Amino acid sequence: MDTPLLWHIPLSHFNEKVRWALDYKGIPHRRRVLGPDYLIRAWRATGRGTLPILFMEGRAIGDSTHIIAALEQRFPQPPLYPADPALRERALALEDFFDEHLGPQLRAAVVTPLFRHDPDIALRVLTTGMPEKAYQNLSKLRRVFPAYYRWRHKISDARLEADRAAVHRALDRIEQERQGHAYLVGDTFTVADLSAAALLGVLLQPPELQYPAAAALPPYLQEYRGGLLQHPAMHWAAGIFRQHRGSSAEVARQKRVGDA
Ligand SMILES: N[C@@H](CCC(=O)N[C@@H](CS)C(=O)NCC(=O)O)C(=O)O
Repeated sequence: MDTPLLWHIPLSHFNEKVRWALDYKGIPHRRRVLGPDYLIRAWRATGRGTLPILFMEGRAIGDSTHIIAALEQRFPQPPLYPADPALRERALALEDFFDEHLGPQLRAAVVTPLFRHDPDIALRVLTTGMPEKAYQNLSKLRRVFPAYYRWRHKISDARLEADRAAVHRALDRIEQERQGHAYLVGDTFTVADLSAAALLGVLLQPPELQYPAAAALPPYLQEYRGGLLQHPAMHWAAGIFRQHRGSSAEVARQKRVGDA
């Protein structure tokens, strides 16, 4: 089998879900950051304009949940899905809940005020883990890019409080589901824990994160982050990173003759 290839956005929490699954299962893989033409390339590959995309065994798989499902089937050990059907159903329902009700809202909660008050920091943060050129290119588009990004991700100033309330509800849900136990479903680490922690990683910024944010957050976001860090679910997520994030299984790209 060819080495699986991940097209990803280093900062992105949905991409972190997939990197974590690949690393957790110890699957050697390559990673590639796309340029400004990412949208068209992603559409061509999968029919949808989002990353992550995993190329594996001749297939281009889009959406983090589908990618983890494919990895689970092809590389069942160590498992991320519980063996028991009822527990599996619960773990998948939680993954779906976090994908829909935590990931987009957390992105909006951070990026909305950054674009409003500090667009340059926003560009620095969004190009985390990318070559300096990516930041420079986006800087040239600073007049139009924020509007494009808001449109792409359905972000608006008017929705900020609603998005932040949704993030808080998701944190509360983690604690309700956990009921003081170490894991969300059963007594082992599953896709539910991975999804919740990965999606919180961008705000948590734990030491295990492979692509820490490229710029310090301004005081108003530090304050927001500081408030959330008090929530027991954030403590729990930090522990999940510590115990289960592990190290990268990325393999370096072989340079070929003629490569830059
Ligand atoms: N539900 C999707 C969400 C993926 C997603 O929203 N990806 C964002 C990065 S966080 C993206 O590709 N944004 C670029 C765009 O939509 O133009 C998944 O789980 O993969």
